[in-house]
Amino acid sequence: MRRKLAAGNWKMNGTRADLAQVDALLKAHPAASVDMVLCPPATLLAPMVERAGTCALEVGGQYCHPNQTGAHTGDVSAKMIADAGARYVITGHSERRTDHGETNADVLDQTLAAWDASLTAIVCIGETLEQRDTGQTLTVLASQMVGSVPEAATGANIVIAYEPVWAIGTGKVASLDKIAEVHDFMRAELTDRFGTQTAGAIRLLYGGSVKAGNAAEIFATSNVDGALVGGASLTAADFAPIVAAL
Ligand code: G2H
Repeated sequence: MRRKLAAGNWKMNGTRADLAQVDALLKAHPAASVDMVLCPPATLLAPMVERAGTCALEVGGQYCHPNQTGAHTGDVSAKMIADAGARYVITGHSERRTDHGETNADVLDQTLAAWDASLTAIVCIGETLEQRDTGQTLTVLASQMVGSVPEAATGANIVIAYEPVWAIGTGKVASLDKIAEVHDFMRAELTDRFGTQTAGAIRLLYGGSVKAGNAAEIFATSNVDGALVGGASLTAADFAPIVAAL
């Protein structure tokens, strides 16, 4: 049985004043029966872990360098994220793939670094609008999964998030039929590669303009085990109802 997961990606938003949202979220969900994760910017990792103070809310990074230490100005390693008390890290978000030219091979190396530091990686994949419109969605997703998901994937060390690039922060959401088609496809691809037991344990999230108003129907869709939420994770008022819909 896969435990449901609501992960919030704060992206480049949040200062210490916003940690009040953690209090409000934990007030709404003091002992959630689902997994709740918030991924703040690196500056807030340690203070958020301290503020959470309970295993009802886990904290995650948004990116990690493939190396654990070294001369990489401005970067953050998985070891540092783990040292801050976080348990998760997002790898391969499309904003990283686009803004920083990260390839599938980079994402694979980052995911291995995450495992090295005992973090669970939330690996993101997704097609662009052009790829969707030219009928390449499943081919692109298959190659991203092969290229970005390492061989030793298990239900404990990886979560895969399907985030159609055209649905991110745009208010556009993939149709429920399309989400079901893609998530069923992802499960089948994982089954081919890792076998039924491992594939059946890996959680698949949907991401892209998830909000309180559409969360319940998305969560009821085939092979959707939760969501990776951006804008609607910034406040407890928006995120708590999404957690409640799981
Ligand atoms: C997709 C998502 C979070 P939003 O990037 O990863 O953001 O919910 O704002 O579309």
